Amino acid sequence: MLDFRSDTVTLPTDAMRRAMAEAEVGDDVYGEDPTVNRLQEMAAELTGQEAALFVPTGTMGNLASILAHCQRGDELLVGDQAHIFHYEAGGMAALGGVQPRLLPNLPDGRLDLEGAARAVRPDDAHHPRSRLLALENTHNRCGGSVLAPDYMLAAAEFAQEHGLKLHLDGARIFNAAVALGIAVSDLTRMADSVTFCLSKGLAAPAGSLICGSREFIAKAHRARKQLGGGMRQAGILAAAGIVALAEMVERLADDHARARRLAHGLAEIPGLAVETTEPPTNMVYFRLVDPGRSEAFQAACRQAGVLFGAAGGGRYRMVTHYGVEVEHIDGALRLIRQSTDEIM
Ligand code: TLP
Repeated sequence: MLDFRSDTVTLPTDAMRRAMAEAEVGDDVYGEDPTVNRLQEMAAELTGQEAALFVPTGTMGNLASILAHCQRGDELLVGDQAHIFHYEAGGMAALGGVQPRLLPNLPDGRLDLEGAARAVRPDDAHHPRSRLLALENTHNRCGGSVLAPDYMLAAAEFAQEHGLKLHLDGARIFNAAVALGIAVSDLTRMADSVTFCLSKGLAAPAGSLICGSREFIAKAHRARKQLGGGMRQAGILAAAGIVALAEMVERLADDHARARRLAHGLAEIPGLAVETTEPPTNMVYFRLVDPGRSEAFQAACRQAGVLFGAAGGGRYRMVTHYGVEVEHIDGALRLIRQSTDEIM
């Protein structure tokens, strides 16, 4: 199977497995796992934040951050295409009593800050309290788009001016930094909190980091415990994460180049409409010109051995990642072309 459903399907490298086998561990709920502590120090330094906390998933990272920033009845300003809004099972509402206030995402993943200013509530007992602004970089549903440092700075200034905190869902922040050729901290140090994932393009088996001030991380630590995310000898996982940060960042540029090759190839297949032939990072979104053939198309591709994701509304997503080589891109293109011919 050629699996383009997500970069979450990546398997750990041999170096990760060796590091996991040899990891020095302790009870992380007591703060005594030396490998987790080392990973957290690395994460804080890379993001330009004071401290960091290892959590099992990006979803828990975002939720623990929201719980640490917000009280029940608070409002979170968030894009209408955000992962936090679409794909995290309503955790902020279910577990935090936090209400999302949706702002339209621009096609490149930004939020219009003037529009956001109009959405900030006045201090009035009728209203929820506007507390937090959340951004996403890279932006998954906006085509893997990249928010640039000047926008991040403007958003941070905006948040400060309006008494909001700024949270960044940076699940794929390393893809953004590699695409821009800059340090991750240039995209993260201005946020009040950042989550990033080790388990996507960086290929670690599991794990994400929350980064922020020491005071914020202390609150997030309590939230992690409430959510059942205290993992004891988690250094086994953190060891793979350290390898991911040390060895797997630069190669993301290959994933981006392969995504462009894939997008160019898909654009040449009659019956398919690619959203852009120059995808900014590792995601390629496309549609069928005839949406009536959707089911047949997906079934034919699966039968031929190519897997990809459906993003709703007739959109498909293919994600390039560690383990997908140029020949796999070309093979997938051949099989998708055959499948499209078959169903037309
Ligand atoms: N995204 C997954 C699916 O949930 C859609 C994927 O395949 O892309 N933030 C962003 C921007 C994400 O894309 C994801 C995962 C998460 C957070 C959540 O991370 P996990 O899966 O570790 O909870």
